[in-house]
Amino acid sequence: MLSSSQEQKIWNALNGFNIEIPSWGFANTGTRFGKFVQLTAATTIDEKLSDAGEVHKYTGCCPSVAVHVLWDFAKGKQSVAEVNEAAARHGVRVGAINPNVFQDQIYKHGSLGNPDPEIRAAALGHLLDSVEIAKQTGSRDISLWFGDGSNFPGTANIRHRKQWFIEGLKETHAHMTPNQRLLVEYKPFEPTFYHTDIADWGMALLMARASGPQARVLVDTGHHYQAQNIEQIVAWLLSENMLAGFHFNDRRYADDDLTLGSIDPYQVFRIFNEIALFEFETGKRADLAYMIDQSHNLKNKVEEMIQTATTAQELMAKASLVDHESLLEHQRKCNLIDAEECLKSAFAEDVRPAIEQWRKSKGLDINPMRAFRESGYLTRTAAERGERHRNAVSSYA
Ligand code: AFD
Ligand code: MN
Ligand code: MN
Repeated sequence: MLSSSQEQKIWNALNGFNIEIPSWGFANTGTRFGKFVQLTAATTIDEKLSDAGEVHKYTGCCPSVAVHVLWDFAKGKQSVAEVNEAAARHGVRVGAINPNVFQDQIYKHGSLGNPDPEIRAAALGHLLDSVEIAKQTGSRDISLWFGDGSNFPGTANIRHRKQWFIEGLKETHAHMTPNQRLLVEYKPFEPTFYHTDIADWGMALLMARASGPQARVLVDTGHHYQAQNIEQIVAWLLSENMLAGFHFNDRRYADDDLTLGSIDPYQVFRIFNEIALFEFETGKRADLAYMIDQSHNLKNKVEEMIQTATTAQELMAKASLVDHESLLEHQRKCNLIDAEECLKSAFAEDVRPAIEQWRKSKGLDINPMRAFRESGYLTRTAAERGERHRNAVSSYA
């Protein structure tokens, strides 16, 4: 049973925790082996924002939506006003702006890292357009992920590409307003398999530093090798004031976009613990963007996003219960078991009753998933959207 001071810690933590949801998580996507179409999936940005609005309506912690420039701004900068209006109409706002320099044919050999200066210039043009869109949506973060790399030894000059990236990122950074941030995301492999130009947190840190003072590193939890210690990376970046935030998901083998906490909830708890300990010791709130980056293939898209947001709340609430005074004391004295037990005992606490009471205090249903399911939203969207998806796949049962 939690004490009242523990419940207060949880409420304080929940009051300060929002997690951004990705527009691309609501559309039908798949793997390279195929796509299992969902009749309720969103197609247009308005439908994606409608679905996102449902997640926020029932969880109360997802007020902003990360958007993808090519997929969500059909007319580029001309569509910003209608996207802003649609977001407001659905009770959310536009969050991070994600440029896309990985799918157009010209990017076959890379974008900012392409040996062809005209293709590098085209990629830079898209990044600068994305900065302009961010100004019009009022978004602080321009979130950069590059699929650049190569598949075979000897086919790419790694040092030249590094320099081209630095040039492109510096130019992009120079176009931002003082309150914007450039988020540099890393990924060890995929879509390329021999080398990826920004493959790990060290490369992302150097790229961010070279770009300018408003650039930071974005940690996507699915972008690490097996058994990599992600919370150690988080602690280092916090210590360097270079952590922008997260793309949360879970992984079994690679960048699997599995539901946050479905495979290793203790790892997510340890990440939140490093942040909470940093905040306790420095007395400063870590200014981090918590974002989900999942593109759901099998579970229902809206339901999985609700599940992800409530799981994030639970793991963050557990981390808020760690007794930091005792932990620091035990660390100083190398009381190994006592130090470890500070984490394990907090992780073992059942925080759900306290979270339910918090939801009640906010006028939310204590069970967001049940409330969403009872709303009939999926029945309505299946009726409105199902036919087009059925037509899209003739073999749909
Ligand atoms: C893919 C990439 C990367 C990026 C995301 C959204 O691996 O995580 O952030 O798409 O563009 O998951
Ligand atoms: Mn990501
Ligand atoms: Mn990814």
